[in-house]
Amino acid sequence: MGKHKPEDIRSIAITAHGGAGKTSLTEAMLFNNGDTTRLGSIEGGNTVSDFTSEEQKRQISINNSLVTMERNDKVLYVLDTPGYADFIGDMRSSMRVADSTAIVVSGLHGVEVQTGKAWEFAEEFKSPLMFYVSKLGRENSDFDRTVGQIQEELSDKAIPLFLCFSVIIDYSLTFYFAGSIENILAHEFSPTLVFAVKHNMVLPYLSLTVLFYYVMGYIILKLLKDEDIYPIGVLIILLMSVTHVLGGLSWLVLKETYSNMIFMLSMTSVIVALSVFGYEVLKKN
Ligand SMILES: Nc1nc2c(ncn2[C@@H]2O[C@H](COP(=O)(O)OP(=O)(O)O)[C@@H](O)[C@H]2O)c(=O)[nH]1
Ligand SMILES: [Mg+2]
Repeated sequence: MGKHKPEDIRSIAITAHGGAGKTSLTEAMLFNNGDTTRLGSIEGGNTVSDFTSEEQKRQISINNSLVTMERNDKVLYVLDTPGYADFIGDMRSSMRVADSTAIVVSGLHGVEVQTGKAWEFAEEFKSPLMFYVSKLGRENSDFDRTVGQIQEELSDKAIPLFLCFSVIIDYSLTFYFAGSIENILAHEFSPTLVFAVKHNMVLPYLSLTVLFYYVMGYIILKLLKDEDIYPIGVLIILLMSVTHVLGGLSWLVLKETYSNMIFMLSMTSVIVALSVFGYEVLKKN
């Protein structure tokens, strides 16, 4: 302590029904952050959180464990809580003090008794909350079914998070390779991006673009799943994603023919998208 400013310190309570995967998630976070050199397992009795002999013997968490992770001068305290009814007081007290909560829901068993408890406590403490669906690699696990259960039994405010990776990659590459605003103004092909840069609206513009792709992706992947146009929608998303990533790379290639090609591809995908959807909507009505 001492070397971090308060705004660089965050804490999160990881809660769930017993066995949903809190300790395994904490272990994976430690490993991915480079704090441990191998991924411990519950079965191996060698996770960082379940360190008492009683926990290792029973293969369940009995006590709260506090795990510290550091990254880019920020520090994150993770409170791995026990999920069994007997230790519910520990779960509640962790959630009371942490800045935020993650509720782990198993993609196999869905919403269980202590999941509901964790949700009630999060409401009581007005804790910012995310759900994490675990065990998706297991047979019979189902992401959509689990999200449906969360929305039905706990909160219809829960929505799945899709990251619009291609757009984020595109703009990261653009700003990284272009190096300066003057460069972007002089050479960027996207008229909307140039407009945003000129009018000092880069951040709102980027947020709106990501939101736009998020909504587009959500509509196609979720709402049109049973419609005839679903495969066309997926194809358009793929085409647009590829175009975005190639577009970002044009700052590395720096060839006018390449940029022209990507620009044509991008226009084509927009025109195809609008006409196919327009046609389908007209046909429906
Ligand atoms: N396949 C798979 N197994 C998992 C996952 N998360 C947890 N498990 C297994 O589920 C069991 C309970 O996990 P644990 O982390 O102790 O759950 P906790 O009680 O919520 O801390 C253990 O056998 C884990 O190996 C996961 O994402 N995938
Ligand atoms: Mg545990």
